[in-house]
Amino acid sequence: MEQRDSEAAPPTLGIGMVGYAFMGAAHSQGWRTVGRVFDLPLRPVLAAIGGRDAAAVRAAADRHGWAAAETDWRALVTRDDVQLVDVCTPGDSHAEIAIAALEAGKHVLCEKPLANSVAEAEAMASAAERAAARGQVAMVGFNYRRVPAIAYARRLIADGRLGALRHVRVTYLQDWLVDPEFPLTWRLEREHAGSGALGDLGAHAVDLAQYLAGEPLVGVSALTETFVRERPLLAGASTGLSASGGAARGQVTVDDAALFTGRLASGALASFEATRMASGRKNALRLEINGELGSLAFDLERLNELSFHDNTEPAASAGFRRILVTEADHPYLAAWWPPGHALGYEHTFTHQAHDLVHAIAEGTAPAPSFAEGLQVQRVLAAVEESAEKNAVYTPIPL
Ligand code: SOE
Repeated sequence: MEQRDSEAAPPTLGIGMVGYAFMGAAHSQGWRTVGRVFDLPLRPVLAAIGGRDAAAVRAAADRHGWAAAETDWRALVTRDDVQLVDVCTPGDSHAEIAIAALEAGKHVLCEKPLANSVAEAEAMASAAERAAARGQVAMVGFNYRRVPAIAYARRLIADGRLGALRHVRVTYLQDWLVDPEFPLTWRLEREHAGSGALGDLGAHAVDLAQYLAGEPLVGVSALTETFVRERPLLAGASTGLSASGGAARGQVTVDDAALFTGRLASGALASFEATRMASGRKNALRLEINGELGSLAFDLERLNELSFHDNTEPAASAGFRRILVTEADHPYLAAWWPPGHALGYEHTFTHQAHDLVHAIAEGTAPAPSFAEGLQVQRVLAAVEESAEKNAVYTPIPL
């Protein structure tokens, strides 16, 4: 662990979180841990958590360590002890809550995808721009940028170790919809989720491709499919990705899977696959990047490792080598354990909190910003537009 300066306690940063399900729990873990592991310029305090169901939100507050529970998000975002609002609700309420929080003078962290539509994302990005002029920060929760191996891959690419990029390949495979009896949760309803595997998983894939390559996609060509079009209506509550259904059935209004190719600004070619129908694949986010000087490969299910092929080495011994990304020189690692003592999924949320606290304290632009979230939203919209026309190449507006 980092050595703490025992002299002066840093000023506090009151956090108010809206939402308490899977992402609420994951973000809570990040906020609870970050100040105990990293020396921070501001000390996050878990001031209040909000949700509609009073008993459930109280239980979540007790479980995750929040001081207060609110049932009205408007009351939460205007609390005096809250300086940062963390939006962990389904996509249909992101815009309203994030904009209200920014207008109330708060910093904002918003789960991905930024919104359910380009229009909402545009309104959010404009609100963030106005707030930035007042010294506020707004960030999107693309947490996989904070996997140390991914951050290290970005460093290698930015340092030119891969040379000019030729291919960026990202697949994100899950299987929780393989069972046709899995019920119709909010993630399967367009009015709540915006889209299906595309927005939920494809948004991560697009963000990572553009982040790692350091350049935007300029056009896409796509196919999407909804394999199971009717499912049982939800019976009772759904927690995270588990739920049970009743006898009545309803329409699935989002995609189960999205496949698309794209062109990056430099001319490099990209390909993407996002699905919830890949049986046996639980959270398989994989990527490979090929450049003229080398290649990188990563698999989230082995997230402490990065494979690197250095094409400048003699062909006989070059191969792909496995870098164990647990050294103190790797991003985020100095604050954790000795080399080889691996990290996991939850640490991405701790690192996200770390980066956001620094951006707030130092007055720097956060990454990924709401503007970057808007650009990802434009890519998602172009994917849907192309898929409607059966894979017609669709340029992405700047
Ligand atoms: C569900 O598919 C989900 O929880 C996504 O919503 C997250 O963004 C991803 O990190 C894991 O899977």
